[in-house]
Amino acid sequence: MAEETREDLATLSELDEKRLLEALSTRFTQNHIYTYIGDILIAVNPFKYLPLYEKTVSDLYKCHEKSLLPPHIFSVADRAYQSMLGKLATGPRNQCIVISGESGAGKTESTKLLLRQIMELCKANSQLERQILQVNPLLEAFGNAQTVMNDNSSRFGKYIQLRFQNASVKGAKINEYLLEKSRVVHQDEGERNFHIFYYMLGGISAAEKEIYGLLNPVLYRYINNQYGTDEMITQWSTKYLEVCNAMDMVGFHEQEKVDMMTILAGILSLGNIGFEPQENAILKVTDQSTGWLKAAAGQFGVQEDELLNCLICTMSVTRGESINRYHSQQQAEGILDIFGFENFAVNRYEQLCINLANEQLQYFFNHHIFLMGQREYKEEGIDWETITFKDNKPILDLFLAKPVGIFSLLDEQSAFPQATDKNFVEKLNSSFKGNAHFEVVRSHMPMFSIVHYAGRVQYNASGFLEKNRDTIPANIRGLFINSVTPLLSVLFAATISRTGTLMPQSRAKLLKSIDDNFNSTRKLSVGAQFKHSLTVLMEKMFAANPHFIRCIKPNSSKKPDLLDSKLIMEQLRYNGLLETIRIRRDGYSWRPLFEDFAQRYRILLIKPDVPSNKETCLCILNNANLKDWKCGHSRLFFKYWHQEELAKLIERLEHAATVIQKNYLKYIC
Ligand code: AOV
Ligand code: MG
Repeated sequence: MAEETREDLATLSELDEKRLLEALSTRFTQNHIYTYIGDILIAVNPFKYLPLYEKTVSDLYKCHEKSLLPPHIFSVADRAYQSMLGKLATGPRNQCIVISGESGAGKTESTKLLLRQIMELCKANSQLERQILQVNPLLEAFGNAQTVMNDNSSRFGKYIQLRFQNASVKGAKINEYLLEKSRVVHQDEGERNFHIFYYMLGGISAAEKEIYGLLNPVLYRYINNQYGTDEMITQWSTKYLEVCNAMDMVGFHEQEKVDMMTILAGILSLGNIGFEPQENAILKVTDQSTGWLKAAAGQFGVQEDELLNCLICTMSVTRGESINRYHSQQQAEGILDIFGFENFAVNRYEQLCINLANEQLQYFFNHHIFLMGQREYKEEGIDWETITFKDNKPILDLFLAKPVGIFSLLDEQSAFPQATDKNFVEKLNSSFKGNAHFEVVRSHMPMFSIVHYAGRVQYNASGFLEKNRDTIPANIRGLFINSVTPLLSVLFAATISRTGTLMPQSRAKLLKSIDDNFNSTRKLSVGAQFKHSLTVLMEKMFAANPHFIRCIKPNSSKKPDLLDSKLIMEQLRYNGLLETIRIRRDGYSWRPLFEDFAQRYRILLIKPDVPSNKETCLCILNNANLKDWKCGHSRLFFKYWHQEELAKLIERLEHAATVIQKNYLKYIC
């Protein structure tokens, strides 16, 4: 195959950035968006429909040999599924699929395709399968929004765990991370609020509008005076139906749906309330907006004067979240889709957290591909010329070190009621001056820069302390807990416990557990919670067998058939893809212990009682005529393609055995 149309870049003989870019570009112009680097999949976002995901294709990629079909995301699904069952050489294990790439690169679409194919593979029970697939439109409606980088940008991270029993899916659990709540009240130029507001406004009937107390969309400040064209509104109304169906499917009651829409309408009304100071300096609602106050109180099911009272002390934003719970079984497959690396014109607290998550993922990738791999060569006495890579551990330390890391300093400052965002930045400047990844910014605003693995990002720390504390004042909490709208009451109760498990619990039980929680635990800061959830996530990922999908964004204008070489090259560089190719081409990604290998493959010797030791392994390998493997002190080292070669041999043997059996039966009958 010509060098530039290679399906697996790890087979390129000559390797440099230019060739790598050429190879990907040529494939992209031929609509081949998927390419392998050994066992890693690169996916370049086509920004257009390609006939790649039909039922026929999905069937084709079930239990196939990877090398016989063109690279595809379904192949990763299959590999992860087969590995979980222990059908590939690793033995049955938890699997995790890590999907990374910058904002708009295609992570969320990839996640959906993976989930769909895994459901196909395990022939999931249809009701459960539909439920699992239907959670996605719901999560996207409430958690995604249009940004300058992506029209359907995930404003939260999610970790999806699928639990399996006897090769079929038995449940799913979704953890979400750090919903960008501030988007409800503020959207930057060219950006929108969460989809759900537009879907609702575009989709509900005139009669429903009346019930929920909704007025002309352009009147709402949170819609940012920009509504949509007729074409967009038609799309939104279709989406609204999809969300309603998804709510039914996932198990929302009719009343809960009504409550949900009323609360959303209440949020919109709330956004239109204006204030002005009175002579005694206490704020009052402007005359023009008393109607909005009345509307909001009605929609939230609370007393108007009590709502007003809370509003003039402080403003708040509701927080809605739901997680489905199912019972656990030993084996789980996890899929990780988070927000991609972000560098906007103004970067805030959310971007800092998002970018930390991306640093963590890059570290996981580096650790897995480069560090772990190369350390073992030394330990096992394998000849190896070390491949260097850009280690981002120092950046993680800058964020997470104790007691002097960005997050600990943030928590320290958040604990002082009088501290300001400026104090926080001054603290950063004095602590990290001279750190290669930190840059002091001279500005009248509280700014600082971080040199991330994916480039330099300047942050504006205005609002950092407040967002980190994220306290909902007791009066507001009390007000909404006492709302006559049950869903609202439960949502606010849950903000205390932060259990997130809303639906299945009865309200009384939930409130009791919340009270207990409230009295016994000190609330953690947002940063501390995020840090903790990342740690838990990393622990799970390090314990599983990873599969990597690296998404690449071909251009910044979200256009099909357009390649911006500079943008692609940047991504290839910071993802360390050239080094990845080198390590996959020259390295040994599969390393079973002698014992494990012998146990699994001694069937190839057709002598069942041989011991599971090094000699047996060598005997098997010589018999099988495999090339290019190495033998260490305690384990064997194989190239990524060896697994498939051995699987082929076993299959051939099993086939032969069946034929013999059949003939034997024929003979004795
Ligand atoms: P992201 O998840 O990586 O960004 P998405 O998965 O939302 O990016 O992809 C952005 C857009 O690219 C989608 O809305 C589709 O229009 C298009 N797209 C992506 N993958 C495909 C594909 N395989 N085929 C056709 N179109 C595709 V962010 O969530 O912003 O980090 O926070
Ligand atoms: Mg996304």
